[in-house]
Amino acid sequence: MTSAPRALITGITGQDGLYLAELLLTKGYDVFGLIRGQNNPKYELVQSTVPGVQLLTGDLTDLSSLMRALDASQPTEVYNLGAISFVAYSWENAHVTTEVTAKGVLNILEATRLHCGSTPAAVRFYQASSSEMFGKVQQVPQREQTLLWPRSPYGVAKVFGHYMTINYRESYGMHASSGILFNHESPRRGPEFVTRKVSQAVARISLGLQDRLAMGNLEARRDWGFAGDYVEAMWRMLQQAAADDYVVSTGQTHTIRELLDVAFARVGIDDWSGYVDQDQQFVRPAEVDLLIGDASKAAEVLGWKPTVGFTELVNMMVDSDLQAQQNLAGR
Ligand code: NDP
Ligand code: GDR
Repeated sequence: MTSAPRALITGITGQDGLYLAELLLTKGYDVFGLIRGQNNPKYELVQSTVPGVQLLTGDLTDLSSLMRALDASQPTEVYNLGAISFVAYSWENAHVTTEVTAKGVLNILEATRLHCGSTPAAVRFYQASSSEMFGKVQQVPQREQTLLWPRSPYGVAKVFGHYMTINYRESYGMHASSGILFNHESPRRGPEFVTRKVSQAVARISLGLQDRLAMGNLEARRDWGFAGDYVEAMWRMLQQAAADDYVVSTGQTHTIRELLDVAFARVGIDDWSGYVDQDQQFVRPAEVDLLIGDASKAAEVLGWKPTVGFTELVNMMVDSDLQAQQNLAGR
């Protein structure tokens, strides 16, 4: 009898960490999650959402903590989802973003390499790369070979992690793959990101709990998919005989205005202009204007395709926030 596969997930408290843990538990994995800090407020959230996950303390900026986590979990697969992931924050906190989102990748790659010893491909490695690496896009749609031109400290940090992952694959023969994922959202999305900010505000406006929504650039475009679909692509990458890089996206792009149209329509508001203000504080020093991915390689090699469309995704998020706000109000 072969033993169950074992996965170590960094970023377990984040949106993707929770969906990936759920997926791997249903596939029979022993799942370990890296959690940072001495009293992380999301500890209980992880325990109640994915009770089968075993939590280990560690931090991407601390190499020896990562080595201990690898030692304790003895993983067959490592998913590096941990990062400072909010692009707007990265301009004001460029140094710490570099420490975690860039150098943290080097730390976890190095810990994995040392853990593997003379069998570098024994542990399969996934790096959470990002469409933000395309930044000032040099090609539309963007694919694996599109020139990278990051537009934020976060994007620059992700480019470092992406190339370092490729470098460890080529230098040491590690089974290290990089998923270039476009925006993916869900009811678990952090409230600082635009989709969740809008779904929460729309729910509160429709219940009379809020009357204004302050927004930044309404003309930016994003290729938005559902996080539950995207973690499936991560897993499929690590099931391939050879490691590689893949774009994961829907191939559809929408403006922030369209996001507002769909979200407000869900609660019966057709003209949202009276509720939304533009506020300079949410406008970024540099913008990524036209993200749209070409995921044909992921479709051909991984057999992956998205199952949730834009309207369905936004409706799912608004409905979830309506329920959450009603529960809060009923307390
Ligand atoms: P979240 O922001 O929801 O989660 C980020 C995770 O990283 C959290 O668990 C956070 O822990 C953890 N983390 C932060 N700092 C450290 C650190 N120093 N050491 C260890 N862990 C740390 O991100 P998502 O789940 O949305 O995204 C997952 C990954 O995918 C990220 O790397 C992100 O950059 C990338 N990505 C995301 C996309 C998206 O659209 N969601 C698209 C493309 C890439 P804590 O709770 O303790 O802060
Ligand atoms: P992004 O996500 O920067 O694409 O990074 P975010 O939802 O923060 O922004 C998307 C676009 O919306 C515009 N925008 C606003 N954004 C926020 N947060 N708040 C606002 O009020 C607002 N108004 C307009 C932004 O200017 C931007 O153009 C996400 C993260 O998950 C990254 O970690 C990941 O790598 C990329 O997606 C792919």
